[in-house]
Amino acid sequence: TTVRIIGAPMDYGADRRGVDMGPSAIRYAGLADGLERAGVDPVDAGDLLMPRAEERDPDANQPSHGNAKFLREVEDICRRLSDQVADALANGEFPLVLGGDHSVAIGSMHGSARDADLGTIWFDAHADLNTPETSPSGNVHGMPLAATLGRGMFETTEWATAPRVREDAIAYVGLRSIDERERELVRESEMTAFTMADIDERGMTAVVEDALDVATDGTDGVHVSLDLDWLDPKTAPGVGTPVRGGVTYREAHAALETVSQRHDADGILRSMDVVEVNPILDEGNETATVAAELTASAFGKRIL
Ligand code: DIR
Ligand code: MN
Ligand code: MN
Ligand code: MN
Repeated sequence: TTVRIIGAPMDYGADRRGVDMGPSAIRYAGLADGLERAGVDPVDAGDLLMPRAEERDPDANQPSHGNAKFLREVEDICRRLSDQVADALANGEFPLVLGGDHSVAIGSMHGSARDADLGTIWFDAHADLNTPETSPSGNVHGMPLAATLGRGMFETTEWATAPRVREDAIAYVGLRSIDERERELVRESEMTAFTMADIDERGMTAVVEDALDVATDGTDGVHVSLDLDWLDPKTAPGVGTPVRGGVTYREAHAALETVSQRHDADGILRSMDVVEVNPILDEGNETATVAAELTASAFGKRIL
């Protein structure tokens, strides 16, 4: 397998600057070596070009899009990212997107679902289902799933007509921070939500097996979206919105190895993004290192 690494140094979707350095930090942490050791062939496509935030007005498209900040910029970048992802797949390569904040997933999923019914596993502390109407922050990184599914004000964006992302084949794993008005959206959705409580009760491996059943049921492939704030802040301190009580280092490896084993058996994986690494907030390059290691696990790196 050839894995096309696509850097998306985007920070328009988040409040805290620094997440735009994520792609460099993850590369520096040894991503390509790890992938090679996992037995895949990485090809680095470099980074998408980003306009500088200082030159842009976050409110340029308000109020037509509620309080969503920098939505124009996010749309433009995700459009280009979607093309890159679709191009990789058309070339028989596996698209691996490095964020950037989590709004990059809008582009990854759009590109991945052009020619396939897509299932999704969302490893995140957060549900990322706010709409511009419900978001308390106005940050699009809290809205990518709502954008992809065309919820609320996103109904009028191009993402609403987004291709074949199957809502009933989206599974959350590790939720523990959901906003007041977002809770209702999760409950009313067709998605399946596994929270930290499910992991406590049943163990990570069993939960991820169930999530994989959801994401593979009637779909052509699975997108894995890994937000590093899924992990406990002790393990991954370099994120903009840490939430305590998260996934441990070992649980995280177990989760990605479970994904990888299913992929070995059934070839389910189609695309992946690794997001929200913020080197400015990190200790050493710890969070990027964990990100690189977990990615290698997803692609089949094993102890023996
Ligand atoms: C929060 C934070 N729910 C928001 N979301 C984050 O701003 O909508 N998602 N950090 O990863
Ligand atoms: Mn997220
Ligand atoms: Mn998150
Ligand atoms: Mn849709």
